Amino acid sequence: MDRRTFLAGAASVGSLSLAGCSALRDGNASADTDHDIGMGSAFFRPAELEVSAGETVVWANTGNRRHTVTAYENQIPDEAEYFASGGFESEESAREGWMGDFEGRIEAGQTYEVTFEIPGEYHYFCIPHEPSGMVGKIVVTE
Ligand SMILES: [Cu+2]
Repeated sequence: MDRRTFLAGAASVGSLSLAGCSALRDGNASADTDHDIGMGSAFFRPAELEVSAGETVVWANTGNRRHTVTAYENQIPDEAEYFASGGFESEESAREGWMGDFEGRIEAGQTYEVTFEIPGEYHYFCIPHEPSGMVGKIVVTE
């Protein structure tokens, strides 16, 4: 009886702590993790995410293959800083880095994050799985 009472109490504390999270996260099986976007065999989930300017987006490799988060250089706002896992300053150098020694890779369980300051649409992809359609989009609102 005591144990059941304790568990019921713990459950309500748990749902209280989730109140601040987005609806997207609440409905996700990975609600107990800290990432915004998961990376599976050949997909970003969710593939499209909307955030406010100044917010940080965290990607996590929730699968067991290597992935990258690499921006399409000509599909981000003009004033925005280029981003790619591995810290590359251009899409070309990111692609070359991958071809060289899998630079920019995000291993299983690792995370990568970007803080978006400039409103607009940011299209990005995973270098090794781009042919399989592993692309995503971040929409940053004012
Ligand atoms: Cu990938």
